[in-house]
Amino acid sequence: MNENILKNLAWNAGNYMKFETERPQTWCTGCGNFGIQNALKRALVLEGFDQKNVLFCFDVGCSGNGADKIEGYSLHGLHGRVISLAAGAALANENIKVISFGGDGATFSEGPGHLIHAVRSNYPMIFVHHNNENFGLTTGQASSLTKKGAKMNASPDGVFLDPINTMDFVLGLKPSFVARGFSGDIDYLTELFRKALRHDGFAYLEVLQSCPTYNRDTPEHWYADRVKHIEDAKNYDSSDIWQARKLVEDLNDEIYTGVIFEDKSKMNFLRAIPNRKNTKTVLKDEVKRYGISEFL
Ligand SMILES: Cc1ncc(C[n+]2csc(CCOP(=O)(O)OP(=O)(O)O)c2C)c(N)n1
Repeated sequence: MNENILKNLAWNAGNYMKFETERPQTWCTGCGNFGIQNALKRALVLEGFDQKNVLFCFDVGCSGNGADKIEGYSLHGLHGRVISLAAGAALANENIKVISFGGDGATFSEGPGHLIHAVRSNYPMIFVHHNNENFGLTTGQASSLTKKGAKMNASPDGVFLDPINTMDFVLGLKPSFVARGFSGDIDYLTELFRKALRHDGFAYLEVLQSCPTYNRDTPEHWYADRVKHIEDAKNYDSSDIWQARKLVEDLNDEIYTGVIFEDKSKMNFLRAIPNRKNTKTVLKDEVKRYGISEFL
């Protein structure tokens, strides 16, 4: 093989290892979380990120246990609350890229309020929604995204409520970036991560993931048979919110992945926030250190 190709291969392999850890894996065999972290690690390298300029914020759950499977600065928050702590970090330090992760139980059963305000405020951060349609870590209870009729561990006769359509929910909040991927489609998911990393504002990236242990209704091949790429949708315009909302109605037959909606005109929170009257400073310029010993 040509020496340059070999050098390139070695360089790439070394670089892809940048975010790898040697800590043992604890996810089940076939868990979609492997694909998600793989795609993320590749995207970070391809976009030129280093460990020192990224902060990973993890919710609690199987997805949250990704915290010790990626090398870098990471926080592990409370269940359903990761977006609020990640938003604080993103607003406090614009020089780091904040990427947060949460399961469907955390995001749409425990803490949807945090998601609502993060989308509305357009905080400069990424949120990766690991959608395995159940509470995985606590052994397979139904979440508000579990399909109607699915027999779960604490609902043996089948779930009787309809699931929330997450994409439509987020699209209803005037977002600036909404994408959906599939954990078994790693190359495509890598490209979605890259686009999310370049987005200036709140990037919502939902990843449909199989949960081979607890969600038997939607195994890997169930998604593989249904997932399509947005590039194959005829005359699709990702700046048209109504086209986007129509496209995401279907959760069972043709499930489109890709950048579903993007509004490049919406300014991120730190750009949009007006200065206080008669000041030219931005929010973080006003944060200073003060001695408080005289009050103690
Ligand atoms: C406030 C709070 N509520 C509930 C729990 C218990 N709990 C821990 S993990 C978990 C399930 C996580 O499910 P999900 O958020 O969907 O993530 P997954 O494990 O599927 O990735 C629950 C209910 C907790 N730790 N804290």
